[in-house]
This record gives sequence, structure tokens and C-alpha cells, in this order.
Amino acid sequence: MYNIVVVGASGAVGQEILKVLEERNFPVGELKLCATSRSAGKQMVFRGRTYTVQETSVDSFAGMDIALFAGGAASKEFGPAAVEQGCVVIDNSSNFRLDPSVPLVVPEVNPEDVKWHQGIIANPNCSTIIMVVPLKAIKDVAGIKRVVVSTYQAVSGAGMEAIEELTAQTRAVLDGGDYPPKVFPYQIAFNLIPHIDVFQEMDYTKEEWKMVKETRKILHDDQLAITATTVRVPVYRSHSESVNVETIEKLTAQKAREVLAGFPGVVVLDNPARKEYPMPLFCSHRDEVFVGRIREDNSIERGLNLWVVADQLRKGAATNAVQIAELLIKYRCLRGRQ
Ligand code: 2RA
Repeated sequence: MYNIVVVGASGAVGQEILKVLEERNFPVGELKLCATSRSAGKQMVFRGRTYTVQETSVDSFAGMDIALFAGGAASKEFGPAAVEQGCVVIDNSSNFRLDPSVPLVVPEVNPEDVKWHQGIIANPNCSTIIMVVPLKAIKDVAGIKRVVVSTYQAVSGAGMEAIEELTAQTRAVLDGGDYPPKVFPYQIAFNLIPHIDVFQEMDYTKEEWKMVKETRKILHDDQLAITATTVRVPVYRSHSESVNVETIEKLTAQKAREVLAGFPGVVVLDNPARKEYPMPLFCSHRDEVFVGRIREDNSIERGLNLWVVADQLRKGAATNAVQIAELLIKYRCLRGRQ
């Protein structure tokens, strides 16, 4: 059994981490739930037992094996203390993702990278995870020259308050009223916002650069040509992505379907005649990445179009983090016990 601390336990991702640990029957010994002072005192249930959320401090990690950080600034503040006290940190924030001494891991794609961790392993951004799983399947058989991706990201990617904002705003608009945006820069109800996170170089957003830089690191290909446009949509849960892939070798749509269907963690849902394709409503609360609308690109010789959907709170965050924890056990690379 392994002692686990979840930091940010009461947030959207933290709650999902607890569910995933329970569902996957993770061998949890002692469990500690931590968060900011705002959420301290809150009660949460795990395997039928009630736990009280404690305020995270540098002393939260003694005797623990794995610290799962759900996101935000906490890993910057407490990650080093957790490592010092013998934990392996699995961090869902962007704080360490591009640090060359920190592995960035998607278990179906680069599991072996877990082995060279020095105390911290980063969980990639949700939209990156969802895309790299099918990309890896294609890369293995045909190589990849270039990727063009556009995302349709659910509001829950921006946290609990964003979910509430969509609900309250939709009601207000339907009732002819007004609900000024707090989380998003504009009204999200009945709208799309092509702006996730802050604007950075070349007028791309940070979310768009994450998809570029993290994908190159996970696929071990610094030269990969990849460009992204990320968009927030008024959907509660599950991110969707239109992915155009230019391959090095020709890959027919039929062969791509077979390759994707045989890849771990992927479900192919692709039957136009029967109106079968992935949609957020039907892919939520699942751990797989769903791929459909698989077509040969009509405009180039070796290209494919894919429509990819996955629950970004599960595979895009909590499930991926718990899978990394499972790899730590499988590869015997926890720090306190070998
Ligand atoms: C979002 N990618 O959907 C972010 C969450 N990590 O806003």
C-alpha cells in the first residue's frame, strides 16, 4: 500500500483524482487531502470514509509516497518540500512541464520517461494529452511531418467557477437578463471564445504554445511542425479537437482506423452512414480518447483529418496522473521504498 497526498483535493481535478483512485482500486494506504485555507475544513468521502481537507503546508508530506498536485501554483510552493520529504510529485500544473530535468508523461505514449524522474513528474496539459495519444499511434506506423490542430474546449477546463458561470449565464440570457463574465473574458453562453489563457509571442495563447511545446517533448521530436488554435466552447465537459496530420509515409483512412483501434487507450467511433462520431456528451466520464471522422486529407498527398474527443478532467488530468502513479509502482521508481 502507498501513502498518497492529494493537493488541491476539493477542486474539479482533485475530486476527479479521488474518484479515479477509487475506481482503479489504487493501493492507497494513508490518504491525506490538502488544499488552500479557503477549502480547509471541507469534508470529502473516499471509499466510504470521510476525510477533512487540511491546509497544505511544508509538513503535509512526511511519510507520504506520492503527492498528486491537481494544479495551480501549489506545486511551485510545496513541490520541492514534498520531494525533500521523499515523495514523488505528480504535478498537473504547467509549472515544471518544460523543465528538461522533469519527465512529461502520457502513459500510452512515453511510459519509460517515468524512469528518469528526479522527484517530479509533470502531467501534460489536457488538450495536449488528448491529441498526443492518437498522434503516437500514427507516428509509430507512418511518421509525422506536420500537425494542425483546432480545439473546442469545455468550460470545466477552467475550473468549478467556470462551470457555474456557464449555468448561471445561460439561465440569465434565456430569461432576457444579463450575467457579466467573471472567469471568461466574454460571455460564454451561446458563444465561442478563441482565447484560452494569456496571449504570448506571435499572438498565440499560452494554451496554444503548450500544445506545440509539450507535444514535441512527449513525442521526443523537437523539430515537429505543429500549430494550434484553441477555443473555449459552451460545453460543460470533454474537450474536442480537429486534428490534421501530414504523415511521412502514406496512411489510408482505413489503415489509420485499424491502427488507432489497436492502440491502447483509443476508441474508434467512426461510421458516417450510421451517424457515429465522438461527441462530448457521450465521451464524458470515460477514460479513453475517442477518434472519429477519420478521412484522407483531400488537399495533400499524405494527410489525415481526425476528430478527437476525450474527458479532459479524466484522461486529460486525473486519469493520466493516476496512470503515472501506477507506472511508478510497476517500474519500482518510488523514492522511499524499492
Ligand atoms: C483549459 N487546458 O481547458 C486548460 C485546463 N488545463 O482551460
